[in-house]
Amino acid sequence: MANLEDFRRVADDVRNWGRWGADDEIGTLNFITADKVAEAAALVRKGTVISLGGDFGSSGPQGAFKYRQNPVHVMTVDGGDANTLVQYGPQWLRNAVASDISAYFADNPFRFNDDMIVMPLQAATQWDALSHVYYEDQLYNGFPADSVTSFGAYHCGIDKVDGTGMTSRGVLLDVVAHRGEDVFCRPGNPITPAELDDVAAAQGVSIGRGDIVVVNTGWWTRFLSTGNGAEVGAGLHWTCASWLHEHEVAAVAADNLMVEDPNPANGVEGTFLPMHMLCLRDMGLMLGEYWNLTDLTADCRQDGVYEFLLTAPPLKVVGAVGAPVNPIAMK
Ligand code: UVW
Repeated sequence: MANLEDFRRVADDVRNWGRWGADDEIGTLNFITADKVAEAAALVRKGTVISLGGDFGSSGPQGAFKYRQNPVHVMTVDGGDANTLVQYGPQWLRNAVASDISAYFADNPFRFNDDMIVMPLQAATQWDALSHVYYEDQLYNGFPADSVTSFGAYHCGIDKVDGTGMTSRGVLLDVVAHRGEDVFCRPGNPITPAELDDVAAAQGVSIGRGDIVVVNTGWWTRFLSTGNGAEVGAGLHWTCASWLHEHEVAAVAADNLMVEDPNPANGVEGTFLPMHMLCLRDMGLMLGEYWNLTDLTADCRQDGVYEFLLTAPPLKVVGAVGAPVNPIAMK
């Protein structure tokens, strides 16, 4: 098993601090240039549009961690209120809450519905912002870790990502098919850099500067049939950080909980989620988790085309360390 010395050697090798200036807060998204977007747009040939977003609701994938729950969705105004709350509600409620609504609803046909959602920003299909994981008191590009306060992330928050910057060439690497698994990559063997190369070669695609790499481990497809969000599958071995660095990838996403392999035995002795530490803090490379790759994978297997225009701008939640996204692949 690797130790912290091995980890530090890799960290020194992949660190991008200062590469795009001392003030940079978006890291490897700098690889996505206007030329790159134009190249990606040319991949739209048959007009197929595929959502890679999961549903946000009570049947979401949370279950692995006690500190994360599935989204709670509640109605704050319901057109039915016109017939119930406004007419029959107690006086205190009419005074406190319903006065606006009764004014809207009285003697006219206008009705409306409002709602709200309470959820961890990490609950379902999402991007990890660069401020999500750090070590030794520093975020990406050397920003102090204590710049993330109870008021939010002053540095490297998700709002620092220009929504347009998450549009590029996407490449699906279908590890499930390459391993000959029927549904998903079971825990045990992490996905290595050599395997990523093998999958790309088998699919006839290359990975280049500014690409967003999307890895199908089959976890989401499995989750859809079992409903068990706590089930563990295989993910990327932590040394894939070097592979992503060498290929100058803009971002990486997967259909599983963490992108990387969660089994500590495949990690670095004395720490947890070493690939997160390297990607988010050292490289400035964002991680997308819980992406629904079921339909995209089926389409790619059917036409043999594994590259596409991908647009996946996170919600610009000010100071947040992650955000939901509904990524769209276009072919
Ligand atoms: C952690 O669980 C810390 O990270 P993530 O949500 O990115 O897997």
